[in-house]
Amino acid sequence: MPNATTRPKRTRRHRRAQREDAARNELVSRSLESAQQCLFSEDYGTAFVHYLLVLNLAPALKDFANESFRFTLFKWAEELDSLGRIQDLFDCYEQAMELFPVDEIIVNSMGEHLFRMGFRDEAAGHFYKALKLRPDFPEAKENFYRVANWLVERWHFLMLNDHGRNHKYQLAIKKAVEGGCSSVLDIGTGTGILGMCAKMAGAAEVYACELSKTMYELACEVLSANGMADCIKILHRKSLDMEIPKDIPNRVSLVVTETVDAGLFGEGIIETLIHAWKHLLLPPPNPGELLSSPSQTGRVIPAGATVFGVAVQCPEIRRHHRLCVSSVGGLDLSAVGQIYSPVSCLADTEDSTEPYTTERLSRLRGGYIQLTQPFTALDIDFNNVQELEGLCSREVVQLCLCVTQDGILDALAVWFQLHLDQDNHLSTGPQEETCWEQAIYPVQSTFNSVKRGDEILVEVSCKDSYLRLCCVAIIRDGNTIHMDSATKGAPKSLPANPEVDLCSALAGLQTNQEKASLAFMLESSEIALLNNTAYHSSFQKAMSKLLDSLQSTRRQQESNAQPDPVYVLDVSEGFSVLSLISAQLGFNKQIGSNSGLVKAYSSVEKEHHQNLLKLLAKGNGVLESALEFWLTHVEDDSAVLQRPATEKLWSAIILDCIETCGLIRQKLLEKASLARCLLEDGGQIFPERIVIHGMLVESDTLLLENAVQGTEPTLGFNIAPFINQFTVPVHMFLDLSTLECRQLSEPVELFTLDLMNSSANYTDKQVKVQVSTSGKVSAIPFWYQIHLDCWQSVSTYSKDSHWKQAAVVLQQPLTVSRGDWFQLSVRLHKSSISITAVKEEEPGANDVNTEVESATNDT
Ligand code: 44T
Repeated sequence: MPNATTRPKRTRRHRRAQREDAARNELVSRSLESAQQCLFSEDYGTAFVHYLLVLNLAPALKDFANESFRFTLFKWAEELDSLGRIQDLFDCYEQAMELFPVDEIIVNSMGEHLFRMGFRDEAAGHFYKALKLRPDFPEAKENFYRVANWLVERWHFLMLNDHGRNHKYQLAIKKAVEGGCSSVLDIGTGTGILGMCAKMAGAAEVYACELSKTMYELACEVLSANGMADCIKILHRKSLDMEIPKDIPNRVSLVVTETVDAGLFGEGIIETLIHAWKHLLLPPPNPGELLSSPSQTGRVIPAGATVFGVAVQCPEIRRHHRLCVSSVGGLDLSAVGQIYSPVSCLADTEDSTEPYTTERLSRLRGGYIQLTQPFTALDIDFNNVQELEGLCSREVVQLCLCVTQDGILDALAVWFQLHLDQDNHLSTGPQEETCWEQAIYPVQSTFNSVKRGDEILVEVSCKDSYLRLCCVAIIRDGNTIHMDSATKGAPKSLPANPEVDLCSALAGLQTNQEKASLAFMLESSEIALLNNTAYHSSFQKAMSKLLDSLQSTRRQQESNAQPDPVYVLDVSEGFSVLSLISAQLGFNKQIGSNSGLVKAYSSVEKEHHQNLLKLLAKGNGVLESALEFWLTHVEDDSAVLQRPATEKLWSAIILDCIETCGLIRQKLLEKASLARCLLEDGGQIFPERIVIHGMLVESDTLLLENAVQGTEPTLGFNIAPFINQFTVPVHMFLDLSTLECRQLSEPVELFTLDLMNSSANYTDKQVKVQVSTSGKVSAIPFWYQIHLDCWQSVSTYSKDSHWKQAAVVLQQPLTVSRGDWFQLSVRLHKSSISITAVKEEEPGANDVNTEVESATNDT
């Protein structure tokens, strides 16, 4: 029998609960209704708040409201983004993820926002999570592949595959630890490999630090898998932020590190080691005390390094850093003072410049010629803190190099030897069997031809933790010809004989004060594009043909009136002269009028790009009215393509379809379908069609860059399965002409993208290809034939191409014999290509390239 005194209470509570339920239900249903109304009237912010309230009060409605909630979130986030309310945007996503923690679409979308804001590590975490929630989620997969490249750079695979390097580090660490270095700090541990070597060698205490969050988490996984999680303390920290005893209890006797880039100092090793000597390492052995105990003193592996350099002639470097042609597509380029790339060794150049770029000299198209003997640029002892400190403050050192061969001085190439200890050395030289890159310091001077017997004056300095090498002058027959640079104004020369006189005069002519102020900086890929004469001349021919046909139709239609101009829109990314080529063609074709036949619109945004185009327009007699700029603040892609005069349509729209890295530009098909809607009758999209070609190859190099190979543990440690989670199937920025590989089939057509006709498109295609040489198929490189119109086309895999190529690397290489048939399934999803290859068991199919196509719905 229930207690009589509690009964009324319970009833009261019950009634109150009922009342509350009713009120809540009322609130929920009214809020839901408001949310839907707000959504209808596109008031996404209010709709979002209503939905939050509804779903927090009535979680049972989550399934019902999921889609509308997501839609509201995405719309509201778009608005917040365009208002710059980034914190609010992320707060909304946080709230959304609290409600829907396993909604992979929301998680992935949050990742996309993070990525755009530059939070790559966090973005990667979200893509990874979305992929774990739904492994076949194509958007998340594509996003993850995109960030995997940033997060775990490809050199990690190369380094872990480089047994020689691993072994030498292991030997040096073992020797130091066995010699008495009992406490070790691995700075920039990456996968944790050097720290684990120290532990295996018997070090009593091992610490490791890593500043990248992704690499830190990866290292934690690796340590656990190798049973070392308890004996190596790993910190997600930059070594410069570490303190004793907060982070590690005592100073250590050994620091191991490989925080070096192709230019040796670019990862900040000088600062890192100065800090380590001051705060983290035991004092160095006293030279007087020969028997000081290694466990009481500090040392560093690598013990030091020697930096080497050589002056080179290299056409591939030249065409990326200097304008090499005087005209393109009928445009005279001489109006431009000078164009220079953002790679400059001068300490006083703009922030956007970097002192060197990196290349594998042995893989550069067209090769290179050494113009001097290799020289020693610098020797550095990492165990001497005074020397490290002196390096940053020391004066510039001048070196004089003897030219051994006539040629064009295109660059200084730099590599180094890392002295791990007295016996173990690693070299990053161009002749080495390893895959190291070299640092390239391009020479951007207009005066750069050297003769055997000349001397090149080089300045070596170390500023802002970069090693800088700069060619400052050429000494010929005792006379010094100072090298000008685009940013430094006129050269100062001391000519004393007629030849030098002439050279200097020439150099001076090109860089007089007026011209020097007209120097423009373009990205090296934009410079290479400008140097691509074949592409511009094909475009000029195709555009000219279109103008002819439009002009004749216009004349027929409006026989007595002034014909309508031809409206051309160039929406290329980055710098492009295609709009100007079109405008100039308009002037050439116009008879009896100075207004021009063409009105060209360029979407270049940067002020210096616009100025450069204006200057070129003037130099080529194109009136200002024929070339217009717009798109200063266009947020979404549809706006990019809208004509300023809305009643008119575009006669031609130029789309920039292929990225320099060799991939199709994102959203290309969406842009093309939008462009089609905005074209006048008889108008054209340039290019009209793109055909993707590919072939089967065997390439160990690609495999080594793709994943840690083989089943053997790395130095006895289990690392491969962890880092291989960051493997991506598509490699970009390849130069196929120099890639070490064996071609196992003829090139075949893989896919066609028709930009003028959506119904011709498909998303999947089956292609058959026959093996011409027996081997192991490890990759399918691909490139594009860009058809500007029916007659004009250019290949992205040609001598002049400023485009690189890409390749799909197969996760499982396939052994094949000559005559075998392969079935390739090519799929295009949101501008990204995937290819799977299956060996056909049934021979016989004679019909090459049998195609099974399924339609795309890209409209
Ligand atoms: N380059 C290979 C390797 N880090 C670059 O986050 C070198 C290519 C290469 N962590 C020629 C020569 C070579 N505190 O994960 C990275 C990075 C981390 C730090 C904590 C610090 N102070 C730092 C500084 C860097 O260290 C890892 C490796 S650094 C990059 C190595 C022979 N071509």
